[in-house]
Amino acid sequence: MKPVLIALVLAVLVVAAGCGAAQKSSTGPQEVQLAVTDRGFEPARTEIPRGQAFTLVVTRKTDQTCATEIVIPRLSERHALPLNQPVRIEIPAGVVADTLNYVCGMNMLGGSIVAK
Ligand SMILES: [Cu+2]
Repeated sequence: MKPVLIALVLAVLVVAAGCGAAQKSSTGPQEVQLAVTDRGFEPARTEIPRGQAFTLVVTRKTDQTCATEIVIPRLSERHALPLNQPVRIEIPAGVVADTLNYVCGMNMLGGSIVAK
């Protein structure tokens, strides 16, 4: 009888630990990584879960395009993009109802974030 009881207790402990781990991994703030390369913003289209706040992390990796700034028209935000320095832009929950577009400072290159 006793070994069975110990096995049961161990099984409960393992399940509880598993649940805790799953909860932890689902609660981090989400980051959306964008790079500016010779081809423009990459990726040009990113999907995020609808209604979730996230941080846009933009890193310009080339001097060969005009995209030295990123503009988010809906938020009236404009951020300089220093070469090889990640720029973090907080996007509050609910801002991306469907699609959030961003463009370079001259409105030539751009991309979008789509809520799913
Ligand atoms: Cu441009």
